[in-house]
Amino acid sequence: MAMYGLRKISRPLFVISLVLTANVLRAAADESDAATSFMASRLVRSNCSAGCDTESSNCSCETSDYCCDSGIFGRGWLIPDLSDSGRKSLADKHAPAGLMGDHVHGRGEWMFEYKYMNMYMEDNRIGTSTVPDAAAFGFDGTNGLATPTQMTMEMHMMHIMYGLTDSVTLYAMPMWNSLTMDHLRNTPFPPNAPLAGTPFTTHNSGFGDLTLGGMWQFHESECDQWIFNFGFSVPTGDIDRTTQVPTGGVLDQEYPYPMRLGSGTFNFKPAVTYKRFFDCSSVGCQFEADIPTDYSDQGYRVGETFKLSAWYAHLMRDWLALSFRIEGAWKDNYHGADPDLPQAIISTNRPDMRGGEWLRFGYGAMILLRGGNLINAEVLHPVYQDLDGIQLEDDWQFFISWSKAFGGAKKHHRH
Ligand SMILES: [Cu+2]
Repeated sequence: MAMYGLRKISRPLFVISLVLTANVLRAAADESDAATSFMASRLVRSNCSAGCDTESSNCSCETSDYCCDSGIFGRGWLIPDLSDSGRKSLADKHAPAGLMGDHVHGRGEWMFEYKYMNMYMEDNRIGTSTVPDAAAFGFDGTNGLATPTQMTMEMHMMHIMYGLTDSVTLYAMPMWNSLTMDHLRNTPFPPNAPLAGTPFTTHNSGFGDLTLGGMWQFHESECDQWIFNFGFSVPTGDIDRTTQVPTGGVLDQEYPYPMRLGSGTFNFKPAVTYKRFFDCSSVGCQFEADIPTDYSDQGYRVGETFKLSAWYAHLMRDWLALSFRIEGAWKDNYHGADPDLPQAIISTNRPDMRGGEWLRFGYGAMILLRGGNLINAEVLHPVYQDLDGIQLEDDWQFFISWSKAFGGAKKHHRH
């Protein structure tokens, strides 16, 4: 399945990502002494905050209480219950907000999360070069009647997780998409001549594809975790809607590929995640794929997507972490074509102008509030992007989520 997609993986983007990931893992191994004492030091810190004048010869406030204490904020309403040892009481218990499938829950535990994503794209790009709107018209036999100029993609995701056992968690993630694209009509514009040279905006919103799956934590120690995500998506997003906006009411046309709400296919979405915890920080890496299993009923299949991320999260306080991430993403072009989308009129109708490679940096903050409410936010921006054909370039992505876990056994397990 999808072996033809592997042809580009050796490209420099992935080499860079792999090298960085390897460095993160090597750094993690170098610090394994610190990591193995993770639980012990958490307990020491709890003792410390209780006074540290009791018996234990292991109690060493001076060395273990240096970076993650409650600090100047004291034990106000913000501060989580520090007596709950383990990673669940620390702000970096989840991966940065732009990632999914990075943690499991204890048996019988539920988690609810609302996550919002906003991705903004402005200006056309040919390969690695940004081009002015005027240069986009007529490029490579497309954009004959109009060119996209910017796009905003919003997703509202409800993420529900349930711990079937301590190592297997099931999840479902229904999502609502809201897609807006601005365009400029070419001069002339034969379908509706008075509109030549004018801008227009199309909008499409509705349920996207439903993602379901199970995660299996196949390794867990005091200081690290490996998690496999068996995910797939169900084609609940509509790919057959039409709009009359571009022609000012003259023609009813189907939305182009990037304005459709789903992939139209069942997709296999496997991922593997590794996380390692230290006293006051954590690192992780994740590889994920999104692979359609068939052609949609509209005659095409979306391109496979592969992503590789590595991140570092630093605990400024027990309840506050800052994260830094690097993400390599590769997306293939579409296969087949929807015959309802004339390819000469606009580049968003071209199945061979969908793929590309991106290298992105991410900066995030995780705030763990009292009661286990976690606020997780991240901004991602590309530092390199190479797009097939002509496409809108990625400017930034923003993620923010609220999550909270309920129920389950009150045992010490890391989230
Ligand atoms: Cu969860």
